[in-house]
Amino acid sequence: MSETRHNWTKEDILEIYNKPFMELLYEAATIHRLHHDPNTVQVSTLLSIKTGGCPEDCGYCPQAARYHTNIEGNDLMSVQQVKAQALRAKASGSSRVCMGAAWRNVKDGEEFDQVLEMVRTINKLDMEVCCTLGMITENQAQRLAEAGLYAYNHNLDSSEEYYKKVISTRGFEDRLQTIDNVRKTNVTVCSGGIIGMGEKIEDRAGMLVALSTLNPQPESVPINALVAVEGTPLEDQEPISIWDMVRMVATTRIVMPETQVRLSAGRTQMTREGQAMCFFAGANSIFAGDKLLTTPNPDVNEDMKMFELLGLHPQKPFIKKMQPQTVEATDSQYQALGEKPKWSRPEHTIERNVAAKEKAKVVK
Ligand code: SAM
Ligand code: DTB
Ligand code: SF4
Repeated sequence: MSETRHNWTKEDILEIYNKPFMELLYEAATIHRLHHDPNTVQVSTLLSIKTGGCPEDCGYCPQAARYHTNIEGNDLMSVQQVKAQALRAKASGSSRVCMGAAWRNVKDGEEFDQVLEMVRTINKLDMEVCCTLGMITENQAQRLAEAGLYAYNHNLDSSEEYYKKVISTRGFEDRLQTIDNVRKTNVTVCSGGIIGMGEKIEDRAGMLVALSTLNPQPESVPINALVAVEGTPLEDQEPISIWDMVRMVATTRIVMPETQVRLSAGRTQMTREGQAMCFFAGANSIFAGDKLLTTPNPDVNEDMKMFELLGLHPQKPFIKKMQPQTVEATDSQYQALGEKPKWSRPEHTIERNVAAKEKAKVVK
């Protein structure tokens, strides 16, 4: 079995990304087979537990309050609502629930306590629980771990250089800090990014350098194709071609052989043939469910038909890592510290973000 390398350079990665297509595909598929069962795909279900109204300015995101998009915002869901959705997801073959909140960072208090209860509840349903709640401290990560969290999703989204052209309300180093905080616990790390935001191939390679040189590498890496939502600064971005998606998946697989590579946003634009190429190139996870967080996703039944056609099976939970123990709130070893961490706020000017905000003021 090939060794996992942690010293990939941008040049190494560009050389892989730009290989003749068939060679790239063959190499990625070969590495994939050395480390994974090629017929098993892990299925995660997304649940937006708190939608919209986010203070950040992420240029791709329909949930940023400052842009005018057509989404319906919602306060934090109840534990019972989340439980009902998790049971539905389990019945449809999903092994993981990923709960997303449109927050810049987690704040200690009632809402976080409610999220911890959601984590306990889903873990007790024998499903893997993932959260994506924005930036978190080490103490908050420990409290999530105690509740039974399996994974924390926190994407780097692009290269450090291109990140500055998309987001001005936090820095790339904040993302790395949160990943580091999660790493200090037994929660696995899920971190990937978005392609199709107008970045260069060098930026895609730069993002893969940042992810693959983490030691350990993230246990899962979502690869999103931008969903260009009207009202966001990136509304006019042209969709990426399937060839770019396959190249990105294959390169991710080669530089991170053990990780679970997840086909994430953008699958509604992809044909079955396109997705089959991605699975061949090393993708072994999907987000399933009729909705991502706020935008459409393929119908679950269509996905299951695709699995049947391709002879793929959904992965059972806790195959890669044991089910975490749930510690009840009353037995917790960690107190809420009520910290006010200094996450950065660079506030440099991104013209297209400013323009989308100004346009929203007129429309609203
Ligand atoms: N607020 C938290 C954060 O930013 O970390 C968690 C939720 S946020 C919506 C999670 C991820 O969704 C982002 O990091 C980004 O990768 C992805 N995302 C958001 N909008 C997207 C879009 N329009 N197209 C593709 N991916 C998107
Ligand atoms: C990830 O990398 N992609 C998911 C999940 N992690 C949280 C989110 C995709 C969101 C797409 C836009 C939307 O539906 O709002
Ligand atoms: Fe907020 Fe996350 Fe959307 Fe950025 S990506 S605007 S932090 S919900």
